[in-house]
Amino acid sequence: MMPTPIRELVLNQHELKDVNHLLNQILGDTEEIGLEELLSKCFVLSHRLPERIKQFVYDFKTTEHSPGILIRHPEPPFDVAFTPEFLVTHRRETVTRDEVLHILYATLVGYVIAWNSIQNGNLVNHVLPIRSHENKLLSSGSANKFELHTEDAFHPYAEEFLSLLCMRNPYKVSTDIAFLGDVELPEDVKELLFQPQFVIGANLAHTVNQPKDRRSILFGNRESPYFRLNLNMLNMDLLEQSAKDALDFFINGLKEVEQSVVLGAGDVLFLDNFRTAHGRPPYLPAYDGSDRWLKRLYITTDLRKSRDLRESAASRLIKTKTRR
Ligand SMILES: O=C(O)CCC(=O)C(=O)O
Ligand SMILES: [Fe+2]
Repeated sequence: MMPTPIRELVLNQHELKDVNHLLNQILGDTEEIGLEELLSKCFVLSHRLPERIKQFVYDFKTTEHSPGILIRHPEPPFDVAFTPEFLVTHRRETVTRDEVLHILYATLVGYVIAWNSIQNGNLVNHVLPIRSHENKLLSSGSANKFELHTEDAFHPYAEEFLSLLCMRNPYKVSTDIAFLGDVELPEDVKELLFQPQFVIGANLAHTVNQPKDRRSILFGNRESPYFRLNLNMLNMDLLEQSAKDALDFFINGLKEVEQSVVLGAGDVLFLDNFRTAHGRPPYLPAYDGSDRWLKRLYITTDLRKSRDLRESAASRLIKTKTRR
């Protein structure tokens, strides 16, 4: 069976013009605007995006029928600087034109959030190769395959969606995805995966202690479940044989339906983080400013579920316990 494809919407020239016009109105003559201010206005501003984009995103988030969607621009409505060599070391208070656009699109899905335990609590995360991380199991690594995972699976407040805006991808490195809707699970396997027997590890990019609590892999609706999984941090040692077999079966099923999406400059990929795992193959960076560069946003449809870990109702920063 062919995996369920990512649906694509390619903006037409008229829509591209409207998007550029909206960005010009928001940014005026400046290259960056305040993040707080944008967050306070983005919900209303996103209503001014073209109708076809709004309906496309709405169908995706409400039907749960597809692993993700891709919004493509015939030309990116923003300039792209050289790919940085490092991650941002401070908490940024402004956003650039591409980030404004990304946040507006993401707001059609839900609320963008940040975690204090990753990339200095920045709302916009960067996915780019870092020389000193080459052999590490991080999105900034490159020598190893970054295995399938759902984002922030270790945390009970994991976001329902994530998005990746492609700044550049010169050697066409894919983002690999696997959709739960494409995997057939026998009832007994399902039953085991619904039981709280599994430890779900945190990606090494998070400055948290590895969780030890046991949780289920599948959750939600029995017929059409959600899942959380991290194959980068998999430890099956403590599992009973039946749970181990069920998990093995599931992982093989996911690998069988794995598909590649190659992002190009100006593409915005939204993934259903409760139904789709993602990862990336190894690749060879040049470290000369021309490397693959994505920007990532975490998007929740339920901001209130994390209220105990956020300082104010409007704050988008989840303060989880970090390791010392
Ligand atoms: O590099 C990619 O395509 C995906 C990396 C990743 O797992 C992420 O950005 O969360
Ligand atoms: Fe990821």
